[in-house]
Amino acid sequence: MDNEISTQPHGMEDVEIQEWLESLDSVLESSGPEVAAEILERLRAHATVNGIDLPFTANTPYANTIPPRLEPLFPGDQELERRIKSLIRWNALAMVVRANRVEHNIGGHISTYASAATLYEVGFNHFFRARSEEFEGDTVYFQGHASPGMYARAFLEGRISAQKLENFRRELKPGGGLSSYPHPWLMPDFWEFPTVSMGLSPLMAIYQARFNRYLEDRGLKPVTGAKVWAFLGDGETDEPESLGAITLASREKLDNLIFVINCNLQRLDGPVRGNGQIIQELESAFRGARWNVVKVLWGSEWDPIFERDTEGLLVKRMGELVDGEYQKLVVSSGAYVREHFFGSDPRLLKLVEPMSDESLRRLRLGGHDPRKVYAAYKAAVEHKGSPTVILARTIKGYGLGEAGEGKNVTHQQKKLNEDELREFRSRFGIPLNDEDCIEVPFYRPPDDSIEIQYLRARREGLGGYVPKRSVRTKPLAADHDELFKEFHEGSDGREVSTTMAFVGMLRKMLKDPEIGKLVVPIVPDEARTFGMESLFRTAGIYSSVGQKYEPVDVNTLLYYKEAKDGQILEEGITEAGSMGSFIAAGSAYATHGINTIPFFIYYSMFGFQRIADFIWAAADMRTRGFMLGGTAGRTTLSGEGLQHQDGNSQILALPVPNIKAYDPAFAYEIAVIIQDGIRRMYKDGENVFYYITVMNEPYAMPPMPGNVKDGILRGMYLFRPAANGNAQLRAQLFGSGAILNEALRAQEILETKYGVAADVWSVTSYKELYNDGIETERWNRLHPGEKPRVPYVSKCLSDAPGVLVAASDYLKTLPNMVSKWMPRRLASLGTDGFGRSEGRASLRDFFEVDSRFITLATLHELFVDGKLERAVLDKAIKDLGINPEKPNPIIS
Ligand SMILES: Cc1ncc(C[n+]2csc(CCOP(=O)(O)OP(=O)(O)O)c2C)c(N)n1
Ligand SMILES: [Mg+2]
Repeated sequence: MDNEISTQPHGMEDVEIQEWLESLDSVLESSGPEVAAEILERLRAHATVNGIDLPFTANTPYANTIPPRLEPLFPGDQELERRIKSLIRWNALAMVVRANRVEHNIGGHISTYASAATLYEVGFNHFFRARSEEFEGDTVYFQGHASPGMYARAFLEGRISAQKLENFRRELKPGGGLSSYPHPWLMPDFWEFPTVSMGLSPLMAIYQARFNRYLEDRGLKPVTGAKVWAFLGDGETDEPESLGAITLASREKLDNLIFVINCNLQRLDGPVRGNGQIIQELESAFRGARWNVVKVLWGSEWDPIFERDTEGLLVKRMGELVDGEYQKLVVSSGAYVREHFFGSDPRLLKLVEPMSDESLRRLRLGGHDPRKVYAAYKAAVEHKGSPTVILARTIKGYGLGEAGEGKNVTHQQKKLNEDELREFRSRFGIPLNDEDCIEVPFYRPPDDSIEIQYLRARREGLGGYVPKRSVRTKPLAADHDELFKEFHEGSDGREVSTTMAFVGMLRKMLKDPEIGKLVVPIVPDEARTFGMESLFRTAGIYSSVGQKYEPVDVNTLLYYKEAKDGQILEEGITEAGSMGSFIAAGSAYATHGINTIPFFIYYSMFGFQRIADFIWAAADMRTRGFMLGGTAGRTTLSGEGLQHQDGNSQILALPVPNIKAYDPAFAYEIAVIIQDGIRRMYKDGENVFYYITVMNEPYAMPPMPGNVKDGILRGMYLFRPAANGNAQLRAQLFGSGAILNEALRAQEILETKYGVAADVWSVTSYKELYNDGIETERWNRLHPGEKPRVPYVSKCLSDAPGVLVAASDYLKTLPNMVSKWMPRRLASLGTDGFGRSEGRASLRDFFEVDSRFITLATLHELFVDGKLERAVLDKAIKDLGINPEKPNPIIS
């Protein structure tokens, strides 16, 4: 075990060790901890120089970080706080038990909050400062499964009715209910941060704390000393995202950030590290990442035993046990503890000789001792220069006794029998008699009781209630017509990609008097790919320490400029981290009352495909802003191959209800979408956000035809009608993104070679068309007596003659989704399958989405309709150079 104090080697005498320890004690007493630490450091260096190979350890012993003599006085009324906490415990339990009595298997969690109650209550009574007129407030990420505790507290505070508690997990009941977990989407006045998908909130909290600094360094908000608290489970830390960004927090010296890890040593199925020690493992990870680590392992009852132990035997013994053993010990009898823990050494037994079995059983863990927790929190909020993590030891299902305390099944425990309820009631002193108690009623003392008075006074002292979400920002004023007008005009024949066009817009937005300072460009080490390097100099890359070096390219125009007031968040290679920044910036309208507008641009394949759950969290959180999937389109990105070519993201955006997904072809389409997006989100306050795919294929950007804005936003518009509308053979071609150009080329081939007159539509958003279609269908179903409404797609195509062919750089299912609202059969071309390392032309041939295949699909549809001779089709296949036996991209 890392933290073991090594056993005495080579027969070294106890007395010698004793002398060393005593002399350290005397230095500590006479000169203080700093001098003692200095001596130890010098000793270590001396030992190394003399060839002593000291094993590396980032661990400290299995003991509390803060010794009793450095503990501050507890400022509250401990007994009253205990009573309040007991009431919250009861109501939290009652919510879950009652809900499951009414509706079998409705679920809910008792044991998570039971283990964390003290950790939260010390925070609520003494630390979490609310948002108020005077102070921006602390930010708290509550562990998702502990939600019953937060509801139960809000019930005592008078913020949530008993009716709502009754409807925990039954949100559709009359009068409303409470959502299972923290979901701002469902409870927008209460929850701020969705935390229940484990591992997301630690990372989001880190980027939130960093974004708070960014806002301060850029002068967008005053420096306030507000803290970001994140409460996590110890099992949760196995999610790679949980620890994935911790070095950013220390590198950025985020002393505004505090993690509290509830180390109950258990997760859902069993122990987190039955054969190891999760606390020591986490300590070394965080210390290695240069966090301030505060361990709160043992309660005050242990202090006198430690004091009696002048030989360091107790701490040595504590380091020996694995978590599986600890899990058993903490719920065992005093006699068992004496025999199995202290019994390993007669000297240890002697330490506890004067103690009864009962007092051994009552030895509390640190995370259940408000004094120890208070000391840790105080140390954390006062700590300077690095983030703090508090590793607090607790018991899962604390207080549940036989119903599950410390048991492996405790996570799932939702029902208690009568005896178990009575026992819980008695243990926590809830004033309910034996009969009433088995009904598990909610219990709230009257408003004028000292408990409620105290609880309210504490919250008033801290500025109000937490959690509480409110939108405090003012809507933007301007329309920004001028800003975007230039992009309606086309590129005058100059070939540019939609990515370049977007970057041009971004550059212009950054200079705008109203929104310029609010724009937050975010990029995960891909700015050069998107041609954004010109922004390095003009907008600057945010760095909390400025630029301590002369950049190697300082003599060039576009040098890598880092600055304390830099505007770009250049996140390095972390799409998850970038999404953390996107969420922080896109929710600042609520968290800070600031309308920051994030533009997060990234390699599109590494967005929805890689970090979809963060996007889901962003949606839940009502995040606003623009995500831009760069180098998008399976066949548009040449060379990169199977991993990079994105034909998926427009599909993967479908399940996120409030994201608007667009696949625009031209600069003016992007301009219209962004301008409207800013209006909807930042002027009208809509809870939507945007996903826009942008491509790297250069072509001339046409000027905007008249009257198409509405169509661009709704998902489709007629871009180029057929030259000869009276032709016999007619077709409608639907193209999106860069593939629109293939449809336009097909239009020409069809007209000149086959006499087919085709209209070409730009489909900017199949998702918008789909949503409109299903919405219309639904309305018609529910209102059979009224005049049926017509889906937008049907309206567009009501008079459109001929066969229908769609092509996009995404899966064929995208156009197919809306085909049922089209007047006739649709032929869909798309890019289902793995990509290839190839040039664009070959890729479009391989995936069968180029102008030749669009032409062929059109002719084939006409043939099926009996409008074209088979011979024409056969000849076309030859003339177009199509190999009918080519491999099928879906399975090759
Ligand atoms: C990403 C993710 N995977 C799985 C779950 C399901 N789940 C909910 S709670 C839980 C165990 C939690 O253990 P821990 O983090 O130690 O928290 P505790 O309840 O012990 O405080 C699991 C696996 C989840 N919510 N999120
Ligand atoms: Mg746990």
